[in-house]
Parts: sequence; structure tokens; C-alpha cells
Amino acid sequence: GAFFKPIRGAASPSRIKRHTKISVIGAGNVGMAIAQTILTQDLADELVLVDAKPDKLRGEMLDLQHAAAFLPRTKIIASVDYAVTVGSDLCIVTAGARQIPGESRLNLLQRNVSLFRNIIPPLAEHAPEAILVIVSNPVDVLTYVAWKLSGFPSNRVIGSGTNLDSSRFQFLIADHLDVNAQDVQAFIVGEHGDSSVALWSSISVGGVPVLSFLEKQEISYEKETLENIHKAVIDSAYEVISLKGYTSWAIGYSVANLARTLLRDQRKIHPVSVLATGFYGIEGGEVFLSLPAQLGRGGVLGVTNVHLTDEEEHKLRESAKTILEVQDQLHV
Ligand code: 6V0
Repeated sequence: GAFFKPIRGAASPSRIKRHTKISVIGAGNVGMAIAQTILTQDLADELVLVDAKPDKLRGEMLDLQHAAAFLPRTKIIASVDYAVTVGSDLCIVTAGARQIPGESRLNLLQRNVSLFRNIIPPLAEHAPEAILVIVSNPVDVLTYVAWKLSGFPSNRVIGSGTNLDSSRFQFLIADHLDVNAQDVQAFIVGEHGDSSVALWSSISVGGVPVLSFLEKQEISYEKETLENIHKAVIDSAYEVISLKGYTSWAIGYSVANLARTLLRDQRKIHPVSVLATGFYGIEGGEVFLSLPAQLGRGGVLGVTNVHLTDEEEHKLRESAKTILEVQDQLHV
């Protein structure tokens, strides 16, 4: 018998408004940080975990389920079988192979491409309407690979890209100026990695453009100081990994933030990896890299027309070239 006596005419589950389902593929450090942030921020009615290791997966599922008394109600399920992802609104892919000591980045990438061959087609089959968010590294190339393997329109395939780099950048600028990081508008675009491009010309704090403010006040700033902040952003992932072995909390918050914008149709602008060919003079092949993109329930709604200096535009095209060179050596 049911615990409650049913009330006639009360909505049956099938009559309740369609619910939000998020699937996270890869229950490692990054996948679990994303999953737990999604739960605490009440972003999904149903959260699905998929991983290749059944014991680890079931352990993680139970551990999260046991927090139910402290969380908004979310159904949490896990399986090694992609059928559980059926009808997902959003699929977040964090599965990845670990680098073997001495292994080249290209070899690691080729192994991740093989993983994606097992992951993306079943996702596309079970969740054909989903938005795909790729987190696994190297994220720009793997977002391209996921786009190819899914057959999805490019507006529904997004790489987390420099969303995280940009929040590290905002933190460092805020720290430098002693202001709230949420008041700092600052974008890093291009490749998520060593060739990323800091858009200094468009940084503002509380609506005040920082560079022209400094110039008008005749406050001298060293180009070197600025470059050092960008360098610190690039180094920060390496530093965290060398200290704790992996990164998790910041990427967890940054991807949950993307999930909110996408599923709640917030139409916010995020620097994320999108099909960039044709924007800012990027050409020479199909390439995904981060540009400030407006996101909503339909996925990528558009790319912001920010003003880039000649130098910034040149660096962005070089970043695209770097990614294309890697892509050319791949067997997808
Ligand atoms: P991890 O802790 O090794 O987790 C990876 C998980 O993937 C493991 O649980 C594996 O069992 C699982 N897995 C492997 N193969 C499959 C498969 N075929 N199907 C399903 N699951 C599988 O790694 P971690 O969580 O630390 O990192 C995951 C990925 O995120 C790596 O590629 C990182 O480089 C990348 N990151 C990307 C960031 C970004 O900003 N884009 C930031 C941080 C990490």
C-alpha cells in the first residue's frame, strides 16, 4: 500500500510539468564536483551519473543520495548503461583518460578520442534533444570531436573552455584591486590552455573600463603587471594540480553556472568553446575555441561582438591555428 492515501484528481507524475534532467558522464573528481554543485543549487529534478567503473559509480551515487535530508529533492540515479540518460536536457561530459607518465599530449588526446567514440554516440541516441557540455581535456579539440560524433547542430555542443580561466582572471583582478570578483567583467578567450588570450581592452569594474580609467588618472601601469596576471591564470591549473593532484571546486561551480544559464534560459554571456570559424577572422577549418557567447535554453544563441585590439585579434587567430594543428593529426 502507498504511504499516502491518494487524493482524487491530484496531479499524477505524468501530468506534472516536464522536469529537468541532467546527466554527468565521468564520476571522477571533476564530475562529482559538478554533480554536487548542481544538487546544492537546485538545478535539476533528476541527476544521472554514468561512469565505466560500476563500484565507484554506485558508491558516489549512494553517498549523494544519503544527503537527501539536507538538499532540494532531486532523483539521483547511476548506471554504466547510457540508457539511463534517456531524455536528458543537458549532458555534461567529464570522462577522461589519465596521462601516463611520459605520454605525449597527442597520444593522450587520441586515447580520449577513442573514449568519446564510446560515449558520444550513445548519448546522442538516448538524449537527442540535449545540450552537450564538454569538460574533458583538451576541451576545445574534444568539443569539436563531440560535435562530429553527435551529429548535433553546433549551437547544442559547447565546451566549458575558458569559462574557468575567466573566473580565475576575475578573482586575480579583484584581489589586485580589492573589489568583489562579481563586479569584475573580464574575459579570457581562445584556447583553454597555454595559448589563451586575455581581453585587457574590455575589462571593467562596476562598469568602469579599467585601462582607460588608469590612463585618464595618469596612474601608470606596467604592461608587465597585466601580463603577469594572465600568466598567473595559465599557471594556476598547474599549481593546483601539483598541490592537490587535480582541480575540482572551481570547475564544479563554473560548469553548474553554465547549467543554470542554459536550462533557465538566462541569456548570460559566458566565454565558452563554440564553433568559432567565421568570427573575428578565424578561418582555415572547423575549430572550436572560446568566445564570449550568449547562452540560453537553445544552447549558443550568439557570439558577442566585442571590440578586440589588433594584437588581441592576432593572438586569437594564432590560438585557433594551434588547435587546428592538433586536430589535423587526429583520427576522429
Ligand atoms: P578522473 O578523476 O580520473 O575522472 C575521470 C572519470 O572518467 C573516471 O571516474 C573514469 O572511470 C571515467 N571514465 C573513463 N572512461 C570512461 C568511459 N568510457 N565512460 C565513462 N566514464 C569513463 O579525472 P578528473 O575528474 O580529475 O578530470 C576529468 C577531465 O576533466 C580531465 O580530462 C581533465 O583534464 C578535465 N578538466 C577540465 C577542466 C576545464 O576547465 N575544461 C578543468 C578541470 C579538469
